[in-house]
Amino acid sequence: MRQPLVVGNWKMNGTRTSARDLAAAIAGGLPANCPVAVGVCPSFVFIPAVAEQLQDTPVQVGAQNVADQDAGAFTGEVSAPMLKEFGCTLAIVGHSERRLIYGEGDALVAARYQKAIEHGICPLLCIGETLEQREAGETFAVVDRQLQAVLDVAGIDSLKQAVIAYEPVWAIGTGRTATPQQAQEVHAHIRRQLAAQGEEIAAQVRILYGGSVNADNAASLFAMADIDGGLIGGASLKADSFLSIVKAAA
Ligand code: G2H
Repeated sequence: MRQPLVVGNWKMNGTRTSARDLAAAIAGGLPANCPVAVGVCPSFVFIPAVAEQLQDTPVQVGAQNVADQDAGAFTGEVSAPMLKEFGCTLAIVGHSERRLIYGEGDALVAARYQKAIEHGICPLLCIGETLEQREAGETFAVVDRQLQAVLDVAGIDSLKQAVIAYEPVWAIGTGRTATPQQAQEVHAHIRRQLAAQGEEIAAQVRILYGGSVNADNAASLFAMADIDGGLIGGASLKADSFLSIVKAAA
């Protein structure tokens, strides 16, 4: 009932040419009538080239962040209307690299999410605990807090137009993946928490897993009941490994 979704987060990698080539190879390698929804999030500056390359393909284009304002004196930010103009349908918000390296807190993440919703862009809301928080037994409390901060601003109904990505920080880019059971435990918890606020929405919202997903571990993660696909970093930079991950979600 929930269509699987696999999104590549290219982070700060590539050139205009390599981004375009990667997009072409992904679109060209998808099977006809692929049952998996697929998206890629290049760096902002490559979005026009990638969107042009992906025109008339089922691959969606996303941004790696979105401003909490529509326009004005906000140096360095890119707004949802700007992203829409270039064909973006997705935007990652609250990625742990934004939270931890650039100090983005729950309130800012919620405002970014809200702007995406307002302008019809699907926010991919990232939540997840650090190793320290996991070891202190705080995993559920952390993801609950990160999620509730957004729902307090945007409301539970906003999840009809959004996707959640659970990304344990200790598994990001480290080669250390959560086991399928560890990931499922948190995904199930998130869905249970949401069900208390809206059963139908909880059953329908897609919860992706992210953190060192690759062609070898994807199938066992995606086989779990509450894992609806993945947000893929390193392994999304090569078309063949990304396409194998997409295949694993089918
Ligand atoms: C988590 C993930 C993509 P990686 O950041 O968002 O990256 O797959 O490289 O751990």
